[in-house]
Amino acid sequence: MLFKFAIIRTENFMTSKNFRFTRKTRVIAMLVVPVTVLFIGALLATQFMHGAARAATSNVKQPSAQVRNYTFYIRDNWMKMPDGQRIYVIGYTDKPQGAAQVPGPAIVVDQGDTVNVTVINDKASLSNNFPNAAGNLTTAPLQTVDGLQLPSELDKEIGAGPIAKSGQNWQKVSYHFVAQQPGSYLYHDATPMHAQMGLYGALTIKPKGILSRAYPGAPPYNKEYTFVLSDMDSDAHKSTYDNLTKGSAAVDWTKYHPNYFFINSKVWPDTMMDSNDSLNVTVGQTVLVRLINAGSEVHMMHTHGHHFQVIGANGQKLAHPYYKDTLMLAPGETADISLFLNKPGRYMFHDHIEANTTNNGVYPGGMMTMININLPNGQNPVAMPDMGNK
Ligand SMILES: [Cu+2]
Repeated sequence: MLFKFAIIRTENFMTSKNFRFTRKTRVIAMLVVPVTVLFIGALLATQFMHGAARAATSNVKQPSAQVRNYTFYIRDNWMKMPDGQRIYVIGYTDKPQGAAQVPGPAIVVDQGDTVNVTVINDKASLSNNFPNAAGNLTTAPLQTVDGLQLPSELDKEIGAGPIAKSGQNWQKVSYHFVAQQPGSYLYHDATPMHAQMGLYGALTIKPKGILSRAYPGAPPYNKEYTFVLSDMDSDAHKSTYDNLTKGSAAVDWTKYHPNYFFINSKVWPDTMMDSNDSLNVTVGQTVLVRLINAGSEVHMMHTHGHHFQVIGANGQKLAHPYYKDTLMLAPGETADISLFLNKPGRYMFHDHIEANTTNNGVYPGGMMTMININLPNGQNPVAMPDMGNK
């Protein structure tokens, strides 16, 4: 079992404190009104992380388990691509007035922590038109291939949530689990097409009392990166927007044909513009990369110049780590890879499916970034490559 996961409460989200439902209204609402339910991560995670790191270094004692509280809102946004295209997305944010973040805010916690996540879907335009069947959540608020053990009460409690007010579906749902197993996980909306629109993010559980290792006994790292991989069909996303705002025909997702491929929702060359989306190290350092496939397609992550050691997969430490230079991740899979970067220079790191290294059919683009290995003086012996249209 990876987690104990249980809903601690499901609340109606209402504007009037005194507003009450009759039993009949409630039953009708339960039957008629689809519930939008979602699950999320947090911006404060890095602050928690740093706090935990300080505590662990300044104190010989094991850090005690903490309670981590997150609140996420379902919002939409337009993501701008380097070729000028804008892609409509629906995702999570921890700011009530914020736009969707894709991927959603990272949840980074320590093993043993209690995690409370409240998801609020109070935007009428989204909650009316983009509902989620509540019961679906049982399969996948935090998905791993090994599966999350969820109690059956989850269904029932979520099912009690939906309400209708003035034609709007407003909902607030809280989840609770104890982070028991160190590793890298994907959290996402349980409805695949909703996750496709951007309702996903990374969950990291750090081993209790151990710094700079993904698992007890795993190789130590100098730097850690999380790459959330995904793919999108910009036409289908636009059609979803038209469906929500103009009532045009619903998207036929069986025609899904992705034309953008992302690392942390960036495509090449934008992956090179943020130090979180490319590796930047000094020669001799070891890097941990948490690869999380939130997309609908298989991705084949390939490093030039260096083999990497696969040390974990799907939230499990591997008993027998192995070396690869191309690793396949099915949709929903995660992998923890360790790279010892001992040769100065610049090396590509990309999806080895060539079509996935394009932006709307134009190479180079897509799921591609770089490993920059600098000399101790900070210089790199290799010039930066042509950044295409940047
Ligand atoms: Cu290559």
